[in-house]
Amino acid sequence: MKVFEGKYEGKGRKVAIVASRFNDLVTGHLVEGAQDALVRHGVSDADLTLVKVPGAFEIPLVAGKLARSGRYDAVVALGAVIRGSTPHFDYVAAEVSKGIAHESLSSGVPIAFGVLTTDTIEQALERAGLKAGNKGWDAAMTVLELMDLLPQLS
Ligand code: INI
Repeated sequence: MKVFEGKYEGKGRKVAIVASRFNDLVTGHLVEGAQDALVRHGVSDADLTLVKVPGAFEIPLVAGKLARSGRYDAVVALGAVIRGSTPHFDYVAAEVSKGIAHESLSSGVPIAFGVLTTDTIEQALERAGLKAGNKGWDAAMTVLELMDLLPQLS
């Protein structure tokens, strides 16, 4: 059986990170995690671009534009939607997840979903490097794998 699988090899790859400023105490740690994972796996810091947006709701529009620009092999989308902060949690969480999936599928460029959706800021911080891993790191590992896998399939 022929098996295809991506390796965590980022040499020569160009990656855009789009991160929301809303809850930036959390998203700052997600960005650090993503940058660390990408650079440790061979992506040059000079080939990394960070674009900041106001909130998670704005991520899909900007991630899609970056994906379609032809300048990046992948996009890492980072945000933190926290239920305690607002009654419109459900709308923001639903739109950002649907939007990222749509932009990735329609552009054909991997866009990793590194958006935390939690009940409390404590839970978000735990998942941003304090206790339960770093979702920014995880999202970066996902694009590293897909950037290696997708070219093998064409
Ligand atoms: N944006 C977030 O990134 N996280 C949140 O928790 C959040 N809450 O809870 O309101 C949030 N709202 C702002 C939203 O993303 C947009 O920026 C805003 O509605 C303007 O379009």
